[in-house]
Amino acid sequence: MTDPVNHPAEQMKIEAITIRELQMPLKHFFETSFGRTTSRRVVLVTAHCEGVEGWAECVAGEGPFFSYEWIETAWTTIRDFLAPALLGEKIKEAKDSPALMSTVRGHPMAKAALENALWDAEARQKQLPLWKLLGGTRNEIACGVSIGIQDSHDQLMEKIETELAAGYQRIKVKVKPGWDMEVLEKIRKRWPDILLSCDANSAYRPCDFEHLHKFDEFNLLMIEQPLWDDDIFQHAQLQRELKTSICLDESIRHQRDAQAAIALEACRIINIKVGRVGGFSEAIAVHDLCQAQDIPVWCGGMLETGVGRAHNVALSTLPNFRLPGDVSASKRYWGEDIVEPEIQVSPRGTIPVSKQVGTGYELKKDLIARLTTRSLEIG
Ligand code: OSB
Ligand code: MG
Repeated sequence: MTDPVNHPAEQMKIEAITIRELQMPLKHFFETSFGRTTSRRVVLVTAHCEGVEGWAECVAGEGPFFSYEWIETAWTTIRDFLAPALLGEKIKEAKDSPALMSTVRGHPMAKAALENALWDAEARQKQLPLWKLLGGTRNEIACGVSIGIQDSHDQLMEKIETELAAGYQRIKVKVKPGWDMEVLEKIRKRWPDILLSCDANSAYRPCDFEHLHKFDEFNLLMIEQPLWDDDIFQHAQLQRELKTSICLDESIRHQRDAQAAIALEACRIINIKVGRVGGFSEAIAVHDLCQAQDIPVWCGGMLETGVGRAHNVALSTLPNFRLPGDVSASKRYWGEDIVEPEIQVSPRGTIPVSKQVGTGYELKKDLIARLTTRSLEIG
């Protein structure tokens, strides 16, 4: 009798890892309280596993602003520590890979890129849609948009108008001191009933609590990450004072942070970004905890190309992704995306989920080659 656990076909040997950096200009700049991005440096990871290839995107930014990770730390940490920890290993499932990388402290975005490439490979090896392998249950996901700080209020209003016309179910605007009250007032005056939220990316401090109270007037779905990127305690103080729900993004690095934030009532909603929490396994763990505690989650975005975006679509099919995410159409960011078909949003503000094996999106390998500025095969 064959033991299915040890059956070779049920194993994946990690033979080699390729890392690539691409340079991709954004169609329009994206500005948050921590700065403006006009062009992305994107790291893609390919896991080569006995004839099967898995792809993923590292969502680290161009500088250490959203978190301490950035392109250069991701590249070197993958090259010198994480890929070597995986090479030659035989794993049964992608979810076995975090344990192999656990001696490296932190660097969740670098780890996530590798783990997610292995999930992608596993889905292809098992001939399953990735969303099914992740435990997803939806056949379409609800989409919102994140709109950055603009050069003028008029420019922002125009963008909101465009996105509402496209069917997006929720508008999120970036805020910071000096780009907040007036902006929210104008939006609410023009669109009193839309689902509206805001994201401060840590732009406020406890001396702003009185100011933040005024956000309660705008019937916001949530205010995302008002305080320090690494804080839970002060957010709990603020949540006690506010009627508006706080959503944590940067502060939630893993399931234990979510546990602490929920127990301290520091937020009522959690944004899950698979890169921020270190990969699909931890994203599922955060999701499951939130579901058990009746905390709705939604899928955040990091200005991904189609590779990361397709992974966000798959993750968003899990049942507790109950609020529209920041998973929007490729064409909002890119002249030409690196996957086909591009990620498209229906006039009802949804993305239908593919029944195909893997993500359901094919890589445009020629275009990827043309956009590549450096690549390295490890193993
Ligand atoms: O805080 O959600 C954020 C983009 C870069 C860094 C942080 C954030 C964002 C976004 C963009 O809001 C969401 C998207 O990819 O559309
Ligand atoms: Mg955010």
